[in-house]
Amino acid sequence: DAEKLDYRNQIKVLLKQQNAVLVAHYYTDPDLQSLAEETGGCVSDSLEMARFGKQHPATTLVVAGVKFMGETAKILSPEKTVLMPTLEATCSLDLGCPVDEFSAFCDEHPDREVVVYANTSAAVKARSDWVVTSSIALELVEHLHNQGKKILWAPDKHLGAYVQRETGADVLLWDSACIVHDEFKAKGLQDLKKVYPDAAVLVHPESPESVVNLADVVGSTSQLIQAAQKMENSTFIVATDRGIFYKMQQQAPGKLLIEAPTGGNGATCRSCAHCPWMAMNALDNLTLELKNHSNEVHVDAALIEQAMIPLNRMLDFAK
Ligand code: CIZ
Ligand code: SF4
Repeated sequence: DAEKLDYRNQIKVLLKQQNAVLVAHYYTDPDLQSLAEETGGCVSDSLEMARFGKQHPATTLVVAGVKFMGETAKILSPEKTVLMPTLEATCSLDLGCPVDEFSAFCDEHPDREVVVYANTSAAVKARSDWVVTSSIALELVEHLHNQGKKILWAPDKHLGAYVQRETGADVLLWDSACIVHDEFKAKGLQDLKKVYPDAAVLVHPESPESVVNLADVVGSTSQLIQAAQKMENSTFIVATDRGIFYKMQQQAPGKLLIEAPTGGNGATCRSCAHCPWMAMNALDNLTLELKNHSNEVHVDAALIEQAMIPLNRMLDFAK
């Protein structure tokens, strides 16, 4: 509509004027994802967002996503200005892993390699040996396991347990979960599979084990999009934030994509499988931010120095 078009046009001009580039996560509103595509920005998972922001020549990064993504962008590019449509967009995993408790937990287990998920604060990253995203968690833990290392994993218990089952590594788990993926239900998924017997089931490993066990493919957002693109099936049942359907449908045109159920009765709750914090990013607050710069991301210089080490390790490992 006219209002949206007006915002889009304003944003395009402001990005150019400010030598800024828009980096959007797959779980954000399609309005923002399409705008990032049209303006030469990037739409991706948190690993690629980090890499893109670091490598891009723009002097300002505008991050549509949640707080840890803005912080990661700042840590990897301290010389750039990092803006976000809102600084209120957090993550249940970040909230579930306060640095003081986490540090104490690490201190109790000095024999373990500390591996943290990207969905954490800068301070938690600074206390870690390795940062991983879901796209490289398995490979990295396998690599450490092969060297005889024991792991302390935080914060997502489902992803950690999945990595433990797949690699056989000795993994001590922090107890936290993603409020979106934690809601997928095995019973409802089983019922839906009966309705669509030829559908392939794609599951993000932040989901509970009972749901992961029903998957044809378990993977990060990018890996699930690739699966929808490459597999022969014409129908897919997808257990991850429904923001992903914009990119997945674009990459797999003509295929039928169905939301995995978050209720026990096979019914999908329209607002459940969508992150409330990702949803805080919109055209209006993005426009406002480009005009006012009131949500600039700042990270303490000492933290940047420390958190940069495991983050760069992650990018080097993922090459
Ligand atoms: O659930 C998230 O926030 C994900 C999947 C982040 C990411 O790694 O892209
Ligand atoms: Fe955090 Fe889950 Fe939202 Fe991702 S989808 S930002 S893990 S709460």
